[in-house]
Amino acid sequence: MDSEQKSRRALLKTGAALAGGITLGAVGKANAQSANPPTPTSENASPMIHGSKELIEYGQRSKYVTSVRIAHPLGGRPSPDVFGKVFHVASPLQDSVGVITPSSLHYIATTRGSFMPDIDPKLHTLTLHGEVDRPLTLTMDDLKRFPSVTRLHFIECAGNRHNGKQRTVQETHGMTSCSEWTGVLLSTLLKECGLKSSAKWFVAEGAEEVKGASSIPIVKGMDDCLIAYGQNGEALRPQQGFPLRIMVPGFEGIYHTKYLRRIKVTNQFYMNYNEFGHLTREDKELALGERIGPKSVITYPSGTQRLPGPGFYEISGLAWSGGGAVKTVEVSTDGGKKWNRAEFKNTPQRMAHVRFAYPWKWDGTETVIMSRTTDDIGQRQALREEIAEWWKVPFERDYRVPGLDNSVMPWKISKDGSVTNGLA
Ligand SMILES: Nc1nc2c(c(=O)[nH]1)N[C@H]1C(S)=C(S)[C@@H](COP(=O)(O)O)O[C@H]1N2
Ligand SMILES: [Mo]
Repeated sequence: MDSEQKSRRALLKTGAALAGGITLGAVGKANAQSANPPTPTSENASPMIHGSKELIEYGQRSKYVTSVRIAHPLGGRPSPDVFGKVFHVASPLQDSVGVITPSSLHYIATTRGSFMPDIDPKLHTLTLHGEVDRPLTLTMDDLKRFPSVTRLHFIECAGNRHNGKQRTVQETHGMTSCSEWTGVLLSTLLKECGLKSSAKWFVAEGAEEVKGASSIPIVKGMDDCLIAYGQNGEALRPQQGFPLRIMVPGFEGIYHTKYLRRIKVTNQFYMNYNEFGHLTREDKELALGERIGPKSVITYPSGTQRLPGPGFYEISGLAWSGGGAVKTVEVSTDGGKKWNRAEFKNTPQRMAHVRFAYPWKWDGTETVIMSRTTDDIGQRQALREEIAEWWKVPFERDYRVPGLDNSVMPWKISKDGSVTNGLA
């Protein structure tokens, strides 16, 4: 590196420091432009961002955008903990727009708290074996030679449940996210292996010590399971299972094994470590029972946000279902007396978040807003009181829904515009 290159590098570093917020005056004369910043006037109010290596190479968001993930109360432990293990981490849905969760903000869940494997993709392989004619071991390069698909899918942790103690939508619903996933359909690989007629289930196993293995009906595997290496236009993040994970669209999060290294096709249900919460070994029952129900939540306005005053607002939120595509979303602005059809901001896709909205003129009185959804196969998201009635138990506002909680979420709007948890 000659001295000119060196001083150029130093300059680039100065640029980085500037982007980090050091006052322009402290930079000195090295960079004439920065030494004489334009005086902010009404015409020219914002300072310029100076290019830095980091900013040019991989990009950075504006320093004014500060939305971050948080450790989810579900884990009951910090993430990372003192050992560097990661538990449940929730996505900031209150700041979300559109339907894609940025990879940096995708929720994270580890079944028992885990270190995240730091896998060299050149050394990683996926083995498919068991009840097949031709077992296969594929490198990442091999996998990328198969025809690929790109699909929008949500994932949701079974622990994504809301109660009256949570304050924000990040706490109530932040254990779900939606990405565009790219990879090879599992059916493509299984056809290459040749399934034996004894093939009834498969077990997807991850590379870390807890393995993240689950038994999944082979019919589901041949339907829409996706062996994904891409997320939102680039490689998966380590938190999402780099270099490979399986997507089991619509099934609860735990089935979506990360750091995927082995698929064993079996002739029966295998009782794996992950099966602690799964109540059935009957494939149809499991396929129905472990599927996320139709669910929706209003993300704006939501808990701890504030409406500045009476007037027009676009109520906005997310809806999804493990039963297919979302069919309708309804919004109530009067505590459930009247339900109004919401509009979609994008085309609903199978097992993917859809963004809905409802235009609303708030008159400044206290009220409760909520949303409910239906899906392709005719399921409807239920109110907590309807679920209590179904189970024939007395209803209390903070009733704990058994199993997966896809009940309707109410947000209370007070006269001063403050938004709080309607279950509190
Ligand atoms: N290998 C492995 N896969 C795993 C897990 C794990 O701990 N290890 N956690 C599961 C759980 S409980 C969920 S909810 C999803 C979460 O996926 P995400 O972290 O990409 O959001 O991954 C699943 N796959
Ligand atoms: Mo999970």
